[in-house]
Amino acid sequence: MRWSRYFLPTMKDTPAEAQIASHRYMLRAGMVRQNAAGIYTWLPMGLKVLTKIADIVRDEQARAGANEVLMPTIQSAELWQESGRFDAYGPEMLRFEDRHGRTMLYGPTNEEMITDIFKRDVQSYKNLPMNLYHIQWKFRDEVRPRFGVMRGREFLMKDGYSFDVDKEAAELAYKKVFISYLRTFRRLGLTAIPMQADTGPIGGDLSHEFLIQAETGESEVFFDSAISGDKAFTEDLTNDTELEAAFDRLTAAYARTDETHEAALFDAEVPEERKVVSRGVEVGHIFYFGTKYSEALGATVSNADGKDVPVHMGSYGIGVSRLVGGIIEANHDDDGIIWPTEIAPFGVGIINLKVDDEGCTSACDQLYAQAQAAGLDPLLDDRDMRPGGKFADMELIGLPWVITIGPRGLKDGMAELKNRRTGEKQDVAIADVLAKVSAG
Ligand code: P5A
Repeated sequence: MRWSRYFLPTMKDTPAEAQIASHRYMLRAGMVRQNAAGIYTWLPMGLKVLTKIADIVRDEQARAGANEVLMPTIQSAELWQESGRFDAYGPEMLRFEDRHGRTMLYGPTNEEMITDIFKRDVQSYKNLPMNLYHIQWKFRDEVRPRFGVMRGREFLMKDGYSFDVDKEAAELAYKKVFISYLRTFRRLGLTAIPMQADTGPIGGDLSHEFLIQAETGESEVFFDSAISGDKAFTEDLTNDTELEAAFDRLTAAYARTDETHEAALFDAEVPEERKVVSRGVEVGHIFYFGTKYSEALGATVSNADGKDVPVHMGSYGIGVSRLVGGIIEANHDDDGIIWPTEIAPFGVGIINLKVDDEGCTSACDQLYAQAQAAGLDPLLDDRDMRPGGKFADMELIGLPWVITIGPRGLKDGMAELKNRRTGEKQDVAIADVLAKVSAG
C-alpha cells in the first residue's frame, strides 16, 4: 500500500477524551473514529488489524473442531421471553419495535437463538458433540462505555456454543475450549491467565475469564505466578488425557478477579514470592450452564438408551474488538504502538525521505515491488512531508520493521533498517534488506 493512496489519518496531538494508551493510539494512528458513545467506525488500518485477529480466532476454532455460522444481529424478543432473560437482562439490552409492533432487540449474546437453531435440526446424540460459533457485532447499552473499543456499546465478539448429551461430555467440551483459548491468545502474542469467575447474566455453575495483564485493566487480579510458567501456555497438548491434566493444574492454582477473590485462601495457598496482585483486561469468558437454555426452549436429543434428554450446553466468548485495544495496552511505548508480527497491519514500512529525488523514489518503488512480491505486505510512505513527521508517524503506527531510504545512503546503495520493538538500527545494503526483514 502507498500511504498517499491510503486513508490513514494520523493525529499529532493527544485527543482529550482518551484516558488510556490504547484509546489514544487507536485515535492518533487513524484506526477508529467515534460516532456516538461506545460506537465506532473502523478505518482501513484498524479494520485490517481487527480482521487479522478474527482470522486467527477462526483458524483456532477450526482446529478445535468448531463450525462457523453467522446469526443475525437483530433478534425477536420471543425466545428471550421463553428463557426468562427478556426481563432479567435489564437496561443493557437495546429493545425496539418493528413496523408491526413486534418487540425486537439488538443481540447482546446468542444463547437463546443458537439453542433454537440447534433444536430444529438435531435430535440425536449421534450428531454430538457439536460446537457452533460466529463472529458478530453485539450491542450492550453499557452504563459507562469507556476506554474506546475496550468497553464499547457496539463490539465484535466471537461467541461459541457447545452441545453434548450429558454433563461429562459437556465438561470435556468446556476443557477443550479452555485449552484452545490459551493457544488462540498465544498466537496473538498474549499470555491470558484463566481465572475462576462469576457467571452473571449468562448463568451456570462453571465459568472462567481470561485476563491479560495491563495497568489500565478494569479488574483487579490475584494469581499465582507459577501459572504462566505452565507448559500449556507454550506447548500443544496432543490428547484428551494431557488436556484434562493441564486443565486440572491450571484451575487448581489460585487465580481470581476482584469479584471472586478470597483473601484468606490466597494467603494460605500461594507462597509470598509467587503472589501477583495486578490489573487485567478480560479478553475471554467461558461458561458451562448445563440445561438452563435447553430446558427452557425444549432442545432435547435422544441418548444411547433412546431416551429424550435436554442437551447440555456451554458458551464461549472472545472480545475480538476489545483485543485490538488489549494488544495495544500490552504492546506500546511512549512513541506509539508496537505490533506483534502476527497481527501487524503491514509487515514492513518503507520511508522515502525525499520524494522529489528521482533516485530515492525509484529505489523505493523498486523495493516496494520486491517486498510485495515477497509477501511482506509493505506500506510505502511516499507522502511529500518533512522527515520528522514521517518518522513520528511510522513509530506511532508501530510496524515491526522500518526501512528508510534517503539520498545520502542511496549513493552507496545503503538503507537504514529499524526494528520497532528493540529500537535497534542498522545500515544494510538495499539489495539485502528484505532478506533481513524476512529472516526476522
Ligand atoms: C459467552 C459467549 C458472553 O456473552 N455468551 C456468548 C457469553 N460472555 S461475556 O463475558 O459477557 O462476553 C464475552 C467477551 O466479550 C467481550 N466484551 C466486550 N468487549 C467490548 N466491549 C464490551 N462492552 C464488552 N462486553 C463483553 C469481553 O472480552 C468478554 O470476555
